[in-house]
Amino acid sequence: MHPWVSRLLEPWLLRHAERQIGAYPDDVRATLARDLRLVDQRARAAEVLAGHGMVAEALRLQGEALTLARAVTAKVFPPGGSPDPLADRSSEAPSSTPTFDDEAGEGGVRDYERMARATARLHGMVGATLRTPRWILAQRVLRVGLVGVGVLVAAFVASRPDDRVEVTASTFFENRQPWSPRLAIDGRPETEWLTWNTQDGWLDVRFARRSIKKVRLLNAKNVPIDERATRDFRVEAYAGDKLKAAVDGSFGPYVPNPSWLELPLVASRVDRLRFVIKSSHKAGGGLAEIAWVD
Ligand SMILES: [Ca+2]
Repeated sequence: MHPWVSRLLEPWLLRHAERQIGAYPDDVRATLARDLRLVDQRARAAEVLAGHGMVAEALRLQGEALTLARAVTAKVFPPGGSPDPLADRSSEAPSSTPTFDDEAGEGGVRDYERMARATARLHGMVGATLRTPRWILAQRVLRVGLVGVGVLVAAFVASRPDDRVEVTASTFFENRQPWSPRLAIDGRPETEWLTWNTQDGWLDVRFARRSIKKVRLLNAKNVPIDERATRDFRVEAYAGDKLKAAVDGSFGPYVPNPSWLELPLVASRVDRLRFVIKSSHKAGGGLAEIAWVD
């Protein structure tokens, strides 16, 4: 396997960690694990003390944790080797610590934080070399499982149809919501998009790219005033700005109870329909609903 492929898969296959398991006899591994547990216990106790302002005792305990962490690290990473985490002298514990809290000062707080970071770093490095076969197996199952769940979620999201629809129009009556273009796609025959007086106009419906076979239209009726409805129209199907197909049609003379009109409009991979009013009844045109058949 190519090295970069191996590095890429390491977080899931953990082959490097698996090879590390054979690096130490079981008794040595047990001793190191016990020492690391003690490092962790002292570091956590020091954190509690520091959190209560007991800086002197926190320094003493964190110093002990760091000294033990360095001793354990020296067994796993011999000085002068590669890597040599102990080469960083800033990770050493100070030779002396204050006896009382009021002697610690800000320098004591900085020393404590530095040692806490160093202890955590060494603990993490050594801990990573002490994996067990059970840990490797559990982590593989967990990590591969998470990847699987992620792939399933991504596939589910990708497979969901994009049903977002946006609608705009050249104009709508009095620019008021009761006659807005949105009403031509709300699924309710009683609501309508209506144009301004004597104006024709167009209405655009944008959706996720798809192939369509038919367009379905329901004319406006503008009851009880009965002065607006579309008569002749054209429906155009676009892919971006490119006209892919069009159909001309007519609702005929005004009727107060129009029926759905279905027209063939075969177009592949389009993302917009434009309904263009060519002529209208009395004061203006409109549309109650526009829909399409995939
Ligand atoms: Ca409607």
